[in-house]
Amino acid sequence: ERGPTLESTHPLALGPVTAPPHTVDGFVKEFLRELNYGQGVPLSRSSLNDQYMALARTVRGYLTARWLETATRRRQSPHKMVGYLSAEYLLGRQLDNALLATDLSAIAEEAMKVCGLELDALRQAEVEPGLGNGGLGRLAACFIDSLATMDAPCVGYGIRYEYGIFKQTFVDGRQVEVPDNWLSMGGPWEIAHPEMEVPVHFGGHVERATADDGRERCTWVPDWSVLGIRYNVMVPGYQNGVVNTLRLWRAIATRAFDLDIFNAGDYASAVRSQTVAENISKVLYPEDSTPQGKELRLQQQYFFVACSIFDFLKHTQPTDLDVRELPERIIFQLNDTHPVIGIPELMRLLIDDYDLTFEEAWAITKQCFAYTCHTLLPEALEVWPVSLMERLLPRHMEIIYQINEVFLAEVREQFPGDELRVRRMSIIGDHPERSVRMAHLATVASVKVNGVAELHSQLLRDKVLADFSEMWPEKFTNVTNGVTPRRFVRQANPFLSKLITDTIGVGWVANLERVRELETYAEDPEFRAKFREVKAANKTRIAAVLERRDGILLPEDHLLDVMVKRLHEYKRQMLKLLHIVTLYEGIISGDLDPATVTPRTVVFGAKAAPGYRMAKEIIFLINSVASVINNDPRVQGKLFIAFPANYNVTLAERLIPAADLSEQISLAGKEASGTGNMKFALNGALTIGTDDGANVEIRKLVGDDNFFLFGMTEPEVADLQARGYRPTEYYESNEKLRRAINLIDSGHFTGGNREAASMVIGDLLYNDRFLVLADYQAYLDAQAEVEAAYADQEAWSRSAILNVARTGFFSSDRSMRDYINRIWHIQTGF
Ligand code: CR6
Repeated sequence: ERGPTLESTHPLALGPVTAPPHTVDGFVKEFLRELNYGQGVPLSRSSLNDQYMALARTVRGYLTARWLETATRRRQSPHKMVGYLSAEYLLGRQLDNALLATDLSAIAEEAMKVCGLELDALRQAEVEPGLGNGGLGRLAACFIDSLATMDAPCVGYGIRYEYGIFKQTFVDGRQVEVPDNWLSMGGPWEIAHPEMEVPVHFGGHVERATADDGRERCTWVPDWSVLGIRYNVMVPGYQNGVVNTLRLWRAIATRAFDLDIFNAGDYASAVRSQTVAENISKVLYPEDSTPQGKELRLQQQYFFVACSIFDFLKHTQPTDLDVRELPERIIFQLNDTHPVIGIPELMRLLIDDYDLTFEEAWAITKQCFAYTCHTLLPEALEVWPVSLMERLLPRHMEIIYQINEVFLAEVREQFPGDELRVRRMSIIGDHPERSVRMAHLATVASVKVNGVAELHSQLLRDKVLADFSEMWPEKFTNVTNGVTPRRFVRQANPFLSKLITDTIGVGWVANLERVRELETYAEDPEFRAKFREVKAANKTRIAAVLERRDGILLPEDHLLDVMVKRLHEYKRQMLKLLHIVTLYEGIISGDLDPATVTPRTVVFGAKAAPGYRMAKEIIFLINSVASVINNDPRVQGKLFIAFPANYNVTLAERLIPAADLSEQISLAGKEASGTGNMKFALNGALTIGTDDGANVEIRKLVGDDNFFLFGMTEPEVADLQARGYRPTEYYESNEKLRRAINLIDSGHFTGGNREAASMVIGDLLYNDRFLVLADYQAYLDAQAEVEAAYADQEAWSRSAILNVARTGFFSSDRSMRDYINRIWHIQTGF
């Protein structure tokens, strides 16, 4: 960080900053100090929140010394760094992660005991920061964890939403959203810097004048501005003394702006302007992979990238920075299209503030960005109406036009006479209205474009961005997603972690490929028995969690079948529900003897975007089916459905380690990668899945015998859709399917009300965009295979162990190494 250098000769000021001693006494002392002086209470009168806050601050104190040290070290030897630009970071709880990183868990536990407190109770007091929707936001959190663990120079940039992803509740089986006021009890993990404000402008017009050198200069005269306030969150590496930074921005009103109006005597509008400004970082948009095109959303995007780029140029770089050297100093990674407005923003700064020509600025900018695409659904690719852009960011719109002009000239040169291609590739689209295609802008300006799993990257190259990959084949690459083994194995699954460490040593936590050493143990009956004990212990643990959290009483000794992810038609929660209803219908119609049914508990976890009607109807239907089946004595306890509300990172950490079966059943070609699929496999669940996203790679690694594959492939899907798909044909020709659908349609699950399921059923029969009915029979067959396999517990355990042993590839450390080698070309550990 740049800033004034103060000279002091006092030995304490000379540094290095030292962390408190790693002893129980040292920890107790720090904790009591935080409680007394930080919270202002004695232990005897402290509330649970006081204790949690003091504990969090104590652990943060241990991190701080390393954080300052890391920053000093990086400052002394400036290298190219990564600016990870992401509108979402789904961090999950921080306390446990920080304890693990600093290796303080045992000390903290002991220290709390000394104070008469229970560490576990304090853990429960933490409200997780839900600053993301689902996979994309959680991926960003895993990536910054890995970069710190690899000692890679990275700053994560994002938005400090006052309200994160909504809290989901169910009222009569229907989703009701409650605001997530995660900061209401205080945010002990962030450090605010209200003095380091960054001005961000909006609206107005552009003035141009010819300067003495004969060149035209532009001045953007905005008509309103806000300030970005910096909040630093520490991102600790795993027991390596490195602490990186996540920098989140909060919007507040500009003081000057307020004062003008206030002086004019209009107090009410002064306050109103403050509200307008603060709205920008007020709330996370709850849509997952479907953009809503709201103006406030564009404001959020521009706000955070403008703050971040400014911060990098003015605070992170030396004052005498030569901007021509930028490509050797920074690579901004665009996490989907949300931060793509950063491209014209950097251009604007280079041209208008640093006085470069357009050509010079473009040559630099084109080397400073890389773009990750996270979807294939065409409707999910962001576009912004030109009219909105012109109104909100007039100077940026001009620059985008200029970029497009230069780009299309290149296209025409390479493909003369192909005006159709020019129109397809243009950054500006004409239909249904003139708008900016953010994915095109990102592709044109980036050094590399990557998808998030092999299949997805291939479809990106061959379909969604085919014209671009033809023009620049070398621009396209793949980096398969990954998950951090620290949070999702070591922390989430202490029983399995102990078994692994006892067997192969502790090295796997920072080098996950080492779990391969477990392969031979799959053949060892004693090890398999221990592995089953771990699973059983995790089932007991989740049963206790669900009872306390949701009042759900899980049956014992069931196959635990889990489908947790956002609710989306393409993910096909309905396929899972049809399977359940088929089993149930078989039982109540007398076709299926309950004695022969594998006892099974199905757990759903899913939030629907508040405006996504169909998704909400599906949630209602799942809850309706659950309440009928769970209470029907004819089922004889063989089937149970649990749908705990508000699935989040904290629940995932408890649920995933307990699962036997992982449901990854999206329509082939629609799930870009998935990351839940990786977490389940690493925790010893077997996958039932389609040939989609990262499932493809999971199956290749674990082997066909240890994976339940079913359903159409992507080319088969494309082919069926081209021929014309008619779901009713499947309904008419498949008796089980017909009976399951008829049972739902009869109102059996909805108190006799047939209307209640009509939207979902009507869509399945007459539209079924994601081919649920076409894959139904194959899914049923695969589930029959699951039952057969589960009957042989020794063979099942063997497969489950092989799933753990063979999926070390899915560590986000490996993903980061791939980004470093294929895209960023940065150095680590200097
Ligand atoms: N919704 C993909 O759908 C992928 C993550 C992270 C998603 C999912 O398959 O694993 O990104 N896409 O790459 C978007 O958010 C646009 C997701 O989480």
